[in-house]
Parts: sequence; structure tokens; C-alpha cells
Amino acid sequence: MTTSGHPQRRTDLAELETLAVELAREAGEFVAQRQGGGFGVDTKSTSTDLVTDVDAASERLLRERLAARRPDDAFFGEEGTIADPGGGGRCDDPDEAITWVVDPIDGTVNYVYGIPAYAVSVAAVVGDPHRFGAWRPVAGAVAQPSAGLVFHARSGGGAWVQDADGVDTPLAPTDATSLELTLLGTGFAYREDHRRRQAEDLVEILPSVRDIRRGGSAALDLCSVACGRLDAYYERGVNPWDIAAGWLVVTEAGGSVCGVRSPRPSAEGIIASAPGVHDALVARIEAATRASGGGSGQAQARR
Ligand code: LIP
Repeated sequence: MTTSGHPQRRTDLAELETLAVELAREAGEFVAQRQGGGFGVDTKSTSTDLVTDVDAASERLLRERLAARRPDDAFFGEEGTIADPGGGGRCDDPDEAITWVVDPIDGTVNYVYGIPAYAVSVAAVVGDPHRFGAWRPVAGAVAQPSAGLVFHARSGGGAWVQDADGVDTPLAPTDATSLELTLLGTGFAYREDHRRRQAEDLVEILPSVRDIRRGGSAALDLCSVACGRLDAYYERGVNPWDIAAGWLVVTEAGGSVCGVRSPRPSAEGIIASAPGVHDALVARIEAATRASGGGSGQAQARR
């Protein structure tokens, strides 16, 4: 059993992981049943930043389940559900304060277009998830409903993918060591100025790697690095709900994760990769982003 060290409140990280798997799978099945059906679609930060009635309903479902099962924990959802029954005081101790950081549908544009590459991400984090650099995941799960899979991990417990029959298989990144042979996933923010700068970054990076893949879900891209479907992934302007669970799945699988010019993922972005290409990729991305004008200017909010 993986537990934190606090003598009074021994949080069982395995219990958090099991709960994350159960809820990610339930919410994943909930949204999959509704894809292709009639649902309302609205926009958020830009005309291309979509949210559906199903995103909101999935977040309500996850909030209800977690309020019942973990009533003292905080909640931070992409679609605006924020709860903090413990009254804040976020610290780095899993026994003091857990916040559930949730993306009820990651890859909403794919979901609306009927593309199967979307996910539900459920992560238990310590610290303050409203401030990049001030939090870290300790357990989490990413459901890929179209494949019946749930990727999951907890600190110190390794990373796994569970199939529709509940059978767990361990995850490992590729043994890539050459940047020129690196298959690199990426994504783009919604704001026009950020997208232009991100495209300028790619002009510098693309000639240095094998090829680029743009899947449309940060959570699935991170899990792809963890299981070797990608050698690496980076994206500028991500949000905590996009990456919280996938970040842990990568590191527990033996992959490497950092931010852009920071040791932890930040509003500037996230870089995740097989360990053999990490240093070369980080150097390449940081050189490219300096050439294109530095940071994506991301406040931690919808991009
Ligand atoms: C998505 C991210 C993806 C990014 C997309 C979108 P959403 O999250 O997971 O990496 O490139 O533009 O932001 O908005 O579907 O939850």
C-alpha cells in the first residue's frame, strides 16, 4: 500500500488511484453514450474553444461522486466547478489537503466532430492547483472511452493501463535516444496570437524530429508518451485539468516531465518524453521558443 507519511491522517494513495479509475471510467462511459446524440454546444474563450452540455454533465457527475466519497477534499473542474470544503490551506502533504482536478472531456473539439480521440481526466493533487508550480499530482486516471481503456498511476506505484475487462498492463516509454527519430505530439491553444507563436515554434522544431502528431487531447498525448505510442509531447498554454493525471502517468511509467524553462509544468507549457531524448528535446524547444519570442503569455486560465 502506498501511503503518505502523515501519522494522523494516512492517506492511502492506492485508494485515491482506485477511485480515480472508477470515476474516470464511469464518466467516460457516460460521455461516450452521448457522442453523436443531440447535445448543446457553446463557446468559451474563443469561437473555437467549445464546451458541450455533456462536458458540464460529466463534471457534475464527477463532482457528485467525489463529494460523496471524499467530502473533505477540494474540487477544481475545467467547466468552473470549484469547491473547497476544507477551507484552503493547500500544502504539499497528501494527508493535509487533496484537490481533485478534473477535465470532464479532454478533446472536446474531437468529441463534437465524432473523432474518438477524447478522454476524461481525474487527478488527486496536493498543493494549490490554481497556481502552476505550486501543486503536483499524487494519483490519477485518464479514461479513453473509445478504446475501453483507463491509464492510471499513483506516486510510487508505477503506471498502468486497464482494459475493459479490468486487466492491468504496466506502461513504459520508448527507448528513443535520437531527437531526429523522435515522434513528437503537440497541440495548439485557442487564441490566435498564441497559435501563431506556437506555429513559429514548430517551424524551428519540425526539421529536428521524425514527425509531429496533433491528437487533440493533452491527456491522451501524455498517456501516449507513457505507453510508447509517442516518443515525446509538448504543448504551450495547457491548463491543470488537461495535464494533471497524464503528468503522473508519464513519470510513473519512467518518462520525464518538465515545463518550458521550468522544472515543473507551468502556464508556459509542458514537455514530456522518453528519458533518452528529454535533455535534447528540452534544449531544442527552449531554443525555438526563444527564437519565436519567448513565452506563450499564458495566464493560468482558458487559452
Ligand atoms: C484540449 C487539450 C489539447 C489542446 C486543445 C484543447 P479541451 O483540451 O487537451 O491538448 O491542444 O486545443 O485545449 O479544451 O478539449 O479540454
